[in-house]
Amino acid sequence: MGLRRKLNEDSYLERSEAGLFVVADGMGGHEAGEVASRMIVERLGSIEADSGLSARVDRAVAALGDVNADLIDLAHQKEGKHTIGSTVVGLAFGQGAFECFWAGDSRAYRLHDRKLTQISRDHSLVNDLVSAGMLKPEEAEHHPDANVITRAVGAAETLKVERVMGEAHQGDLFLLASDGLTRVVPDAELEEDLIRKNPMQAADGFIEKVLDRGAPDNVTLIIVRVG
Ligand SMILES: [Mn+2]
Repeated sequence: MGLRRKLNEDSYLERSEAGLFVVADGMGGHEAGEVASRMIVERLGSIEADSGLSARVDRAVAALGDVNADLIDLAHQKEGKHTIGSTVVGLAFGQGAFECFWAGDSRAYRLHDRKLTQISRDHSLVNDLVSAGMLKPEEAEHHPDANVITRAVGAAETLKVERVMGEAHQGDLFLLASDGLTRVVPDAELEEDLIRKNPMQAADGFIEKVLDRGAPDNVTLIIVRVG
């Protein structure tokens, strides 16, 4: 829980035995965001994990489609036209490989050979502007619309979940985080701490840093070490 919010709308799922990890950051206020992010981790918590990597991610994406429909129904039942939604970022692991799936601006990173790389690509207005060459990357962070996301579970009739695969080597570290971390702690610092500290110390240190810097948002993070 951050220092300026009354509710924690983030949720997470950790299924080491199934090789599945998820962070979701809900939005909508009045507990709606919490409902949305919790619904995501509950559904993904019950998908069968006995299949190959891509089949498992297919199931996860299908489950997110169901949650998307349910959240739209829920929003229609309520007064007003508020979206009940949530970002999602997930990582599934198989034989020497990972697959990342996401919608929104919660992020996945991989530390390999002491180099941190962002795996996911923010679905956000500023990222679209940067990609189109209309905004410099260094201007994105402090842009007034920095919090506007262009995709989320529950935000539109059709949910598009982006997916990317890559290699997972022994000793690699993967970081999943809500924007409560990545807006406050720059990538260079994430990289340095993931190299220098063990995963548990790094995780505690990240939370401390966010709190020291005013914790404008809730923060959720998972660090996975490939064994
Ligand atoms: Mn957030």
